[in-house]
Amino acid sequence: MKTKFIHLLLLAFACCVTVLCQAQNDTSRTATCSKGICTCGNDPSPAGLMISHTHSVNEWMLSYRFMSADAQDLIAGGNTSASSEVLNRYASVPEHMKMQMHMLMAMYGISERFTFMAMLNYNQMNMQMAMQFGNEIHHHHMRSSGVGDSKFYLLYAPVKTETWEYLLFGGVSMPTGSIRKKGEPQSMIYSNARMPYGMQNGSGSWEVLPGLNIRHQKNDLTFCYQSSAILRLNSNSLGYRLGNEFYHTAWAAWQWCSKVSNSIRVDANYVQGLRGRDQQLQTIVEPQANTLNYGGTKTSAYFGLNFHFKKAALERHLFSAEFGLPVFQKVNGLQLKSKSTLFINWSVTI
Ligand SMILES: [Cu+2]
Repeated sequence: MKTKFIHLLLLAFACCVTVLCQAQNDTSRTATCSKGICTCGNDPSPAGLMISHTHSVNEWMLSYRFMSADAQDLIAGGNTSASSEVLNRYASVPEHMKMQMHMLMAMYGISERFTFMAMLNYNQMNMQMAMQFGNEIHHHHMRSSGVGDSKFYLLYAPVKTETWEYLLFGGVSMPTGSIRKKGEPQSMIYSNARMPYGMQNGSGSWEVLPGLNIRHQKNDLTFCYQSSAILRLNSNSLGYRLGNEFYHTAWAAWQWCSKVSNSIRVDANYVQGLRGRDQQLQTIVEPQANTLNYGGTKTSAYFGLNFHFKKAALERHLFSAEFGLPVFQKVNGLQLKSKSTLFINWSVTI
């Protein structure tokens, strides 16, 4: 049954690519590009990748990206942990978390080698918790939303040809996101009290964001490797500092025709533990209030689809989506297990 389903899925996918690609005359992907790897609407970069290219002089790109990440079931280290056992140690346990992010991004080509980029985002977090009352388990929700930290980058491409692009980038993250979000008045825990580190909209710290991107495009195939980091410079005004984060990602994309491309991507990241603590948080309330339950390593695999509109009015628009599943996770202490991540992106080059 499962094999039949996979065959049907592959058949449906092949039909979609055929229909989307048919009746097109333009097979040149670089027809509208001036110099370097094409980024004008035909970019095969996966939707989850924030940085992947530079722009031509005076060229603008505006984009909106939506991310939805789900986490469920507790793990201790790399192993599943039962909620009943955790309730012996904490008053409440997290069961499910949905984090959604709306990101607005602008890129501008200062010169053929330098591109400026700014990114603003709005976060929404919803966490379902379980609490024990006698023999009964009660479920309730914690919510938090607001503007996140704002990021500004300068991208430099020392090598930029039609087949290769070497990209060095550096950014700064301003702590515009709140670290003082309180629970709703009717909330079972954190009622009008500050919520834990993971439910806050920002880090409260200034951050440096270095990275390197190497991209090779050969006919219809694109390969790319990227290494980047979030380095937190200071403890925030509440006396803690989230861990530094390190990312490695590699992807390959195949351009079926000038309209459609697919990508596969592997992403590995390492997040250091949290230092310091917010004095208002009581460690025994729930695992998220305990600073030992932050950081870890995770590897995920993604599948992506990019669609480039060929109608004249939408020629410089790109729509892309990417879906990922974790293949390996090992966390510090006790945390919710990551289940899936979805990215949807729309961009226009002006
Ligand atoms: Cu761009």
